[in-house]
Amino acid sequence: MKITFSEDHRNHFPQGELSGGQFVTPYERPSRMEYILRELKSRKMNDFMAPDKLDMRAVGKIHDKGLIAFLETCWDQWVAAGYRGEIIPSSFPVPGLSKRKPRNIDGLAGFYSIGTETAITAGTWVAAKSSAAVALKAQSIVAAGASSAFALCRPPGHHAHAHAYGGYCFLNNAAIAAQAFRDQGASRVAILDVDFHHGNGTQDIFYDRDDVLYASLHGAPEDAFPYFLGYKDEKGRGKGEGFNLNYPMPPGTAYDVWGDALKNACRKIKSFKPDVLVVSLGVDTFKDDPISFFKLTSADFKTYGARLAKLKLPTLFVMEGGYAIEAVGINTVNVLEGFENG
Ligand code: SP5
Ligand code: ZN
Repeated sequence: MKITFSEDHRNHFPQGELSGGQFVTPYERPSRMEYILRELKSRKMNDFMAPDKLDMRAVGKIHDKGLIAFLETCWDQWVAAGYRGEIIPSSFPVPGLSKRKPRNIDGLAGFYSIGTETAITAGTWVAAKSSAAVALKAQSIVAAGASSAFALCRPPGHHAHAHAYGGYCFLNNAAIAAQAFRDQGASRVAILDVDFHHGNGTQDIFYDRDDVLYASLHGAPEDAFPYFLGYKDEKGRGKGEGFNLNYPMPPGTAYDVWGDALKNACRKIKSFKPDVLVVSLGVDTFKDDPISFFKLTSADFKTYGARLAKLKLPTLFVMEGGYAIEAVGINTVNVLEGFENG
């Protein structure tokens, strides 16, 4: 399968992530891509393509103008304000506070984000744009008739809402690609999110819609980031009701249970009769992932890749999370290889 990738992801490399009250080296770091690239090449998956320049109209179909303008200008504003560190918001418009947009850049960062773990640096916007461009390039390959393609996106996307960044995500690459399929003639698009974390951004973006099905397998929100979305009873709204499917699972979940949830999600996807499948591919479900609590083995990734092939749908894989650094490549490529052989 064709793989799209851009070295521009390197422009996003914050030095710190606020985690457990300490600054740690971000889990979501550039070297993740090195491990995936090395594993792809060692298994002769060499069909790489560079993205085209990002079509901002495609981004504008998903994201609010205000968020885009914020991401574009926040670093200059932050520096102009005299701040010396990376952009980390400190105040949030939770219910009970006003939703009016502040002028101050520190306030604005809280206005446009869901948390404090995702620092922004000088190069973040360039990297975020390149990641969306990587997704759209792979999308165009599938739209042109390929049975599958892999968008090796970094930074990831599924936590990004129309109006907010966070969870290591800035632009929602999978949502942008799904919308591009719709705009190019697909009637129905299914998004299957197998990242350990619930894709709060993707769910929210398509929550009112019946043309894009969102199904997610993830750590239960009582116990796992993003904490405030991902419950089973969130089924969609209005005509979108029934087109959002959450499979929250508890700490310690292994493939016996996870694979059953996948089987159920695949059955629902099949009866939705989509023209195309977008897989939000995070491999942080791995047993040794440092920030997650599922127990999938490397072999399980191959098994479920083959299971996805059984859907017999044109399939766009979009890279999301996965932080067990040495295993990220093996697990990612196991899914793709399982799919190709399945
Ligand atoms: C795309 C994606 O996988 N985003 C994940 C965002 C998770 N952010 C919250 C991480 C909390 C980390 N703190 C855990 C401390 C472990 N010792
Ligand atoms: Zn994740």
